[in-house]
Amino acid sequence: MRAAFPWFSKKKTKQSAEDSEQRSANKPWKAFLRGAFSGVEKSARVDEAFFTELEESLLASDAGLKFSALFLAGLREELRQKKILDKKHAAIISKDLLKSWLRQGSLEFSKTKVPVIFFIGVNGVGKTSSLAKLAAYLKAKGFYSMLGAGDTFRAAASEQLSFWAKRLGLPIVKKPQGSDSAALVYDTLESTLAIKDKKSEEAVIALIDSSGRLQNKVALMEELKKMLGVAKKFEERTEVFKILVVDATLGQNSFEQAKVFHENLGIDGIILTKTDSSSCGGIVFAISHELKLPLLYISFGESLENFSPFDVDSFVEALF
Ligand SMILES: Nc1nc2c(ncn2[C@@H]2O[C@H](COP(=O)(O)OP(=O)(O)OP(=O)(O)O)[C@@H](O)[C@H]2O)c(=O)[nH]1
Ligand SMILES: [Mg+2]
Repeated sequence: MRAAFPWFSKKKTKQSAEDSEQRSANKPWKAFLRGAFSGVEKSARVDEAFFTELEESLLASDAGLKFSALFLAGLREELRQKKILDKKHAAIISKDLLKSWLRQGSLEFSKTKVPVIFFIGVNGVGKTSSLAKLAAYLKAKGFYSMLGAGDTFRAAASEQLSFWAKRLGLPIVKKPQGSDSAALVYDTLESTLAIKDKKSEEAVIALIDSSGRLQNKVALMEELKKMLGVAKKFEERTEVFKILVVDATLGQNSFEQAKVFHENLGIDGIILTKTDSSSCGGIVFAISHELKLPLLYISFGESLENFSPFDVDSFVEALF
């Protein structure tokens, strides 16, 4: 089984799996700002050392120079205006500022059209597993998903998605390795609409995977544009959402990637993954603020249930 499904290679002991689930349930991401705000209980004062430590924490979390500078300038100004001198109140102001910089969003499905969601991103960020997690999440909400194995570049990719389809009891459209991924989109949407015609009362949706692994960025963008072009042929009956999957551990790279994908394809929102294994998720502030992209879902582990709609309040609270 492990040879056939190499992405399950990390076998956990019972104890460590439980520990990790416990951690995920409580704090899916690391409290990277806690250090700077330590001493809050003792009414510690805000001084230059505080700002320096805060800046170091932000940079260490990969929030990026530009965002960190913006945040610190905003915070200094707020504290000055409100004459706040203690860390306890500075923490409250900081949380409000950080929350105002993150855009939380949700997928709003039209009542008349069949939603089609593309999972986009560079290799290894968590596209395929996020697709499975969203299928499971939507299944619990009464949606019936058709899975499209749009990563035709690697043989293991459609195997991986077939595994999830079987586990979730959902249909999948796949093609042999090396097939045209645009043709895969066509077949997936035809099958999805055929199901919709049969089950007219049901909420039917298509979730389409894509490859992150083409030889270069230009080839990848062209491939994705072709896939989206095919989806456009079905626009009378479908509405397309392009979700960018962003790996929280990749720091500044994630920002550059998000920028390129957004410029080329027009991204609708973000799934942030691997927030359980990183203290570097700070880049999400720059992505959300500078690119004005809403955060839709967050993934915080490898199992299906380690996934939920993104919640700005709990995300920011957990940083302190
Ligand atoms: N710890 C942790 N691991 C994750 C998370 N999301 C995905 N992974 C793991 O990251 C690895 C890559 O995930 P995939 O879903 O295969 O990523 P992908 O973007 O489809 O990768 P390619 O198809 O190779 O481009 C797998 O081992 C996943 O189990 C997460 O939120 N937390
Ligand atoms: Mg994949």
